[in-house]
Amino acid sequence: MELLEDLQWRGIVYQQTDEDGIKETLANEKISLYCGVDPTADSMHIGHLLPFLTLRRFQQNGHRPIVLVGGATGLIGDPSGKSEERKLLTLETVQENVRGLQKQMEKIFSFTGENAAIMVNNYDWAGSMDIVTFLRDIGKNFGINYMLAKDTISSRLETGISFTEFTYTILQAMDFLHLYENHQCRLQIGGSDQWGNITSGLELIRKLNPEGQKAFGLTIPLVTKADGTKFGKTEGGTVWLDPEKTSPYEFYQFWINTSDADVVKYLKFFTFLSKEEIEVLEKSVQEEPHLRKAQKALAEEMTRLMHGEESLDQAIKISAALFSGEVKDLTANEILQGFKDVPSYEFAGEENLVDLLVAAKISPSKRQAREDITNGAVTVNGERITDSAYELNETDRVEGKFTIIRRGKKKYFLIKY
Ligand code: 485
Repeated sequence: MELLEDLQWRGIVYQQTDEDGIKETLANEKISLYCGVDPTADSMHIGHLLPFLTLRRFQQNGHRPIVLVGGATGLIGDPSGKSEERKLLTLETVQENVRGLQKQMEKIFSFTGENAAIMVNNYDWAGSMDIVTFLRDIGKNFGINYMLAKDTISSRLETGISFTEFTYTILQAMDFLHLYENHQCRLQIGGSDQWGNITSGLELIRKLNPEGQKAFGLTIPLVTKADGTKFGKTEGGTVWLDPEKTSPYEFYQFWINTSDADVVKYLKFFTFLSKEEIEVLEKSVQEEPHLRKAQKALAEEMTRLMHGEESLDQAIKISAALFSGEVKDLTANEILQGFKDVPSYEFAGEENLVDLLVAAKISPSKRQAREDITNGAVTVNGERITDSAYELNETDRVEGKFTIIRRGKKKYFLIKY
């Protein structure tokens, strides 16, 4: 399938500045195209994934992706989609965040080969531009009325917008111009909230390069959930790409918990599975939803893509252990991932199981603790203990660090040493 046709089938194309122009260009040329992100945090989250995975689809099709991390724009703050003025970040924070995001981009793109990806930072051209040059060479090309008509600006006129954020769209426009002139970049892609900034760039390119080749913009839809809640959030908060913030197990769990109503859409958006493979999974959602084959495929593809095969295997192992209760073969690292949100207790010398259950507030009283044990409701590292005089020892500590206690069917607790 042609790239554009594939993107359309996947539901990835939201708006295009020139449908025929884009179609013709992509059919006849290999182009350079870009997508940018601002370093507002030291990691991206899954809300950032779709545009960059789309950029990767372009790379797989022979086009050259330019990945922009906004060391300059991150210091200003994009008003798009924000109802309030942003807090300024310090230069040090932004620079640190730039490095974090660049590291993550290295996992998504190939930086070798004929159409190797290019990583750029707009601080390199915008950071040192003097104000007089900015106002004369760039600012002069933007009419105030044109800017006031942008959604992201007009929607803020009532509540207020600083000159700083008002100017943001010009900075992003300057990036597109810079990449157009220096890297032959012909297309910018981004989420649907970036339409105003992308068209600002085209406006600038057109004014300064009236004879130049045509440049284009394409936006990608906002990822929604069928139940109306926000995509990319769990009780644990944002789902980050950084495995230190969201462990591969949590990442895997996020995807596996996708509803039947959303799973096919997400397979199309996020995975590199083919149309044929996705259609087989779609059929499975309709005919044997209890098997959750589509969710498993989605979680596997995404975890492998972002965290690699080994982390995927771990995530599957942890999930299976938690589901069956057979946790005795988990490593300390796996326990840390799987039991992150479970109540924990710092060991304070209670070797007697009854004492420990009470001290860790797993059972409300000694009498109840004894009863829980003799009733067979308590397991230590997955092994049922029914002797109420049981004393814990070294062998009950996984790698000397943890003991997993379960009371009842599902209630897990972690003892930390
Ligand atoms: O030249 C550019 C400079 C900065 C940017 C893009 C091009 C970043 C852009 N202004 C922005 O704010 N992007 C958001 C971000 O950084 O978090 C999000 C968008 C989303 C999607 C994602 O980045 O809100 O729609 O484009 C990749």
